Amino acid sequence: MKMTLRWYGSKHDTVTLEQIRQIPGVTGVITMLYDKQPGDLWTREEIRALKEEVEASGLKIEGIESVNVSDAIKTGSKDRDKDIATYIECLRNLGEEGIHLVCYNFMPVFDWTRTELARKRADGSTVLAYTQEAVDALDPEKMFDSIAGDMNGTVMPGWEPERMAKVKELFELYKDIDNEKLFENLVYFLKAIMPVCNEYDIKMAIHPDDPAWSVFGLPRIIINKENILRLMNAVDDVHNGVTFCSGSYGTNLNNDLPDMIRSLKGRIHFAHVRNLYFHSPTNFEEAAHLSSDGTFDMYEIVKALYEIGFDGPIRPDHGRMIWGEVAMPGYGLYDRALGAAYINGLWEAIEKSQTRGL
Ligand SMILES: [Mn+2]
Repeated sequence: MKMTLRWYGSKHDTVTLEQIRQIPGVTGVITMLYDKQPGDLWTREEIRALKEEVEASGLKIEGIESVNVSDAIKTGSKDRDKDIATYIECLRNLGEEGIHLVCYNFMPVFDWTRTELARKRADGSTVLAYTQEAVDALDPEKMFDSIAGDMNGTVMPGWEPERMAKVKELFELYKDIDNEKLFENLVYFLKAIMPVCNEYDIKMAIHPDDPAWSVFGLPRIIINKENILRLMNAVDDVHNGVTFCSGSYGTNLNNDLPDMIRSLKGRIHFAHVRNLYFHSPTNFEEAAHLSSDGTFDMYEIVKALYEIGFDGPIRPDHGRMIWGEVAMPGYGLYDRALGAAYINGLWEAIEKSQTRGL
């Protein structure tokens, strides 16, 4: 595996490449052209400039998170083929610049959903949290306003104010889209882009829906083992793969994470590893990465990745806000650096215990 950190670019991120470079074992970043909207073209020049900036710091771009998929593609509306043609052009330009991993998601309207961005824990740290009761009590159009005040002046991916201003229109677009239709549209999209992915060896890695169930009555499909395996079989090409996000699949306590990892052997191209702490099955918060701080057995998750021969990029996921840091919620330096060190420690221990036959 290759240890990485997500980086939002020098214009938007409070964390610098120089800081990332100093985290032991981190060799690359997962990044994106942050100002692009779904459906925009990423030019070769823009991609090259980003790459040169990252490489000048001694790091490498290990993948893109994300090239976002437009609503026309997700809903299968009349502009779908035009947007797919642009997406293919983006992939070609990324491939030409030597980038071979693209994370994306297929969630309607909202990306990941949290109801609190700064829940205080006993140790004084703050974390992102979710309660179903809070979602049920909320008008979806007010979702953005209810959390906008906690973003620490940052713009969180998927929660751009311009996008949220159109929430009503977005709900209208998805009114006839059920799970089956959304799945069909996803398969249509993947089949259309597989030729360029094969040509440039670009591994597409779908991020699961978060939380892993329907919110506000919207369809959600990338939520469990059955559905993700169905997608792998529907487009049975190694370039149709998975971002295994333990914190997203793990929102549903019925998901057996190590078992899912084993069943996706050969198709996991990118891993997000983080822990959650559950107060109840529908009330959870993002804990420190350490097993004992949350609900998941992180050793078993990392061990499953090791045992399937996972060799792609891995990154700690959302961290707690600690030590007075002011940053995009979930994306500060300190707790993600602790997470990277911890995952590296687990990996080294597992690898040595297996290769030394202990
Ligand atoms: Mn994730």
